[in-house]
Amino acid sequence: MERYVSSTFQRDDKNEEMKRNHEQMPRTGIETDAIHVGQEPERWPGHAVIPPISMATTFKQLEPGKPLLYEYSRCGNPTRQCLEECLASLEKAKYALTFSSGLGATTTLMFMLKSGDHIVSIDDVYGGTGRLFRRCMAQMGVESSFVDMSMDPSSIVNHLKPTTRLVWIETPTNPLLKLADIELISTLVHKYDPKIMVLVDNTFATSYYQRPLELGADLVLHSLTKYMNGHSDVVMGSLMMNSEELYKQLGFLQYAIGAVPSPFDCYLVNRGLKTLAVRMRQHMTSALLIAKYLEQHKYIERVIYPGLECHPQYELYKKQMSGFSGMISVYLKGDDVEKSKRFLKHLKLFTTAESLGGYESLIELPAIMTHASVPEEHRRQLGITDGLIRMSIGLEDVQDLLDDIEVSLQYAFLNTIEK
Ligand code: P1T
Repeated sequence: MERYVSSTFQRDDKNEEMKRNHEQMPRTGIETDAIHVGQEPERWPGHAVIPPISMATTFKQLEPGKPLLYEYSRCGNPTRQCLEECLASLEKAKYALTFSSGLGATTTLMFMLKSGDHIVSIDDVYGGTGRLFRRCMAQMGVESSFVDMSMDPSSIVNHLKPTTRLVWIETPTNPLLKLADIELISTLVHKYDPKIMVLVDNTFATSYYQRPLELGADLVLHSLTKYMNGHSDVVMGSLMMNSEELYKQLGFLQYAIGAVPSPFDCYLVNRGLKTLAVRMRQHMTSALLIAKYLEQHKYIERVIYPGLECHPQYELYKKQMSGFSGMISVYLKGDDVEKSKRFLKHLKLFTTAESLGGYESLIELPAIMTHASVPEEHRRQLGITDGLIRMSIGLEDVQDLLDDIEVSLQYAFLNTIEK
C-alpha cells in the first residue's frame, strides 16, 4: 500500500508536468491529439518517434523502496502511461485508466460498491454488462434496476434511492441504438445526490463523436476492443474521469485488483487511435448510405440508426453527438429466426461474429449471440427479437457491401417462399 502511494504520487507529478506542457500548446483538434499527446519523442531515450514497447515487468529502484518513475508493471509502465494520456486527451478528460477488457474496467469499478448498494442501469445494455449486474453483483448483495432512459429521462428520479451509488448509461445502446439524454440525466441525478456516480458507456459513439464528461457525467467507459482500437486484435477497456478523487480510488483498484492490459496491447491500441478520426468518418459515411438503402427495402421492417431522421431521438442525437459510428440494427420482415440465419449465412463480405468496430464488416443476431444472456421476457419487452440483426459496417467499398446485402436478402426471402 505504501509503495503504491509513492508511485501514485509520482504518476500525478508526471501528469502535472505533462498537463503544464500541454497547456502551453495551442488548443488542438482530436486528430492532432490522437497523434501527439503522450507521444512526445523526448520522453524516450534516443527520441524514438514511435513510442517504444516497454515489456519489463519490473523497474530498478534507486534504493530500496524508492522507485524512479515505475516500480512494477501492474502499477504502471511507460507504454500504458503513454496510451492513458492519449486516451484522456481524446475524451477531454483529465485522467484515463486502462484495463484488460471493457468488462475488466466495469468489474474494477464494481469494487467501489458494497453490499446493500443499488445501481440504476439503462434497460438496453450490452449483454455482458447486464449479466455482471444481474448474476455477479446480485450475488454480492448489490441490487440493480433496469430502466428505459430514452423516452422519459426525467423519470430517472423515480428510480433513485438513498442506496443508489451508480447510474449506468449506455448511449447509444447495444443493440437497439436508443439514446439517453446525458446532460439532463446527470443534472437530475446529481441534484438528487451529488455523490451518485453517473457513468456513460461511450463504446458505440467513441470519443470522436460524443464526450459525456463535457455533458456532466462523472465517468466514461470504453470497450477499447471496438472502434477505439479499430482492428479487432486487442481486448481492452478504459475508464476516464475529471475528478482527482475518483482517479485515485480507481487507480488504486486498478493496481489492487490487477485487471490490467499488456504493454504490447497498449502499443496496438495507441497505434489504432492514430486513425480513429478518419476511420469514424468513413464508418459513418458508409453506414448512413446502407441505412438509407435498407430503409427503402421491401424485406426490411425497420432500420435503426441514430443519424436517420426517422430515429425517434434524432433531435437528441443532433444535440449531444456530432455523428455516429458504423452500427446499424434492422428488423427483417417476418421475425423468423431461420430467415435471419439464412441471410447471415449467405453473406460473403460480412462475417457472422460477435464484437464490432473493426475495419471489417461484422453481423450478428443479438437474440442468440451477444444478448442471449438477457432473460427471455426482458428481451421480448425490449424488442430483441429473432428478426433483429445488428451490423457493424466496416471500411470495405460500400458498393460491395450493398451488393452483398442485396443478394443475400433476396436469397433469404426466396428460400422462405419456396418452402
Ligand atoms: O468485450 P469487452 O472489451 O469486455 O467489452 C464489453 C463491452 C462493454 N460495453 C459495450 C457497449 C460493449 O458492446 C461491450 C462488448 N460488446 C460485444 C462484445 C458485442 O459484440 O456487443
